[in-house]
Amino acid sequence: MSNPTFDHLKIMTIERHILEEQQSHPGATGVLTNLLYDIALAGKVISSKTTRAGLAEILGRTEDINVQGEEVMKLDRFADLTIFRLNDHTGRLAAMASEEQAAHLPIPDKYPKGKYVLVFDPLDGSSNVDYNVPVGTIFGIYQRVSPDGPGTLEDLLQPGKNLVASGYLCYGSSTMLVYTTGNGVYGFTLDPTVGEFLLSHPYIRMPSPPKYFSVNLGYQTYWSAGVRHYTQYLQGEGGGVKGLSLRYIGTLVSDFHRNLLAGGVFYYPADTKDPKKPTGKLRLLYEAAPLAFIAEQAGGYASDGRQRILDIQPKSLHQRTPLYIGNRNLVEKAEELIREHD
Ligand code: AFP
Repeated sequence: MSNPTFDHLKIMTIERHILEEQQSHPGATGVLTNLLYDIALAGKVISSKTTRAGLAEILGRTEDINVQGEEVMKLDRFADLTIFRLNDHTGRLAAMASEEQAAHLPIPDKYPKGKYVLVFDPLDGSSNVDYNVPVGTIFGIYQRVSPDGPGTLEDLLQPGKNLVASGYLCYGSSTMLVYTTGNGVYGFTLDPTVGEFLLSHPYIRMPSPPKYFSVNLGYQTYWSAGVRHYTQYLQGEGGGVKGLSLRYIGTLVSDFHRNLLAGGVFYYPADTKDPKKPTGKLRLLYEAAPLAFIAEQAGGYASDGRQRILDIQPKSLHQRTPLYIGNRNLVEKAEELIREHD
């Protein structure tokens, strides 16, 4: 019998939470549940390595540690391999695609194939690692569309609206895992003393009024008139919103996470800086779509400035897209100003 005096002692681990979620889906087989556990485990492994990033390099230089003469692996490569190896043999996946790899990653022949496919950005913001700035991992899970056998490119090139789950890990002052299976957004904080993710942020909703806008203002000269008008709007020029505070980390996961909890908008618009990247820097499959699913589940919205991110059908694995993501009214305002001025 529950005793209200001890209610504060109820601890919800991520395993228990995922399992309870599974019970609310009568047809669930447990495969997705286990797949989410596997990703949480990968997150713990990557987290333990990121917190030792500088040390690993120093220790890796000493003969004692590196007797085999192995090179110290770069953190993004390590994260990529960790996720792949923890998921290649489980029989839950048909294929994977990683932001770090040019082609898609079929499950090796010797292992059974499953009904899901996994897309991931193993270490988002990796260029920040050397400066001790937070980094993250982003993932999305789809049901395969091909009937059986090795997973195909078609299984991976699905619009975000088909996602069955998505989430991210944030390796910051603490490690957090935030995920959705379409039933709201839940955040867990890793307790390093027991090695468990514990529910710390139940049913996250983007707060309103929003506090922040996040964009790389250094690229202003490369923006269209619509994007410039939008930025002025966010700064409170000409009425509209009360000027928002600017916060920009340069790691999408961390910028998004802060805005998810505090309210705000992150955008990485199309620009003319690099003619090879006319639609901006961010990837639709590994970054924009998984976070868009979370944003919508938290009451927000994500757009490429003209249409809903979750409706975009990817044509290639590494397709880039402009991204506006955050509180719904702020993202819709971007669409309005881009329509009007561009
Ligand atoms: P890296 O993984 O190469 O560091 O790129 C991270 C990222 O794709 C995304 O996390 C940031 O929001 C964005 O780049 C920052 O890019 P800018 O340095 O061009 O602002």
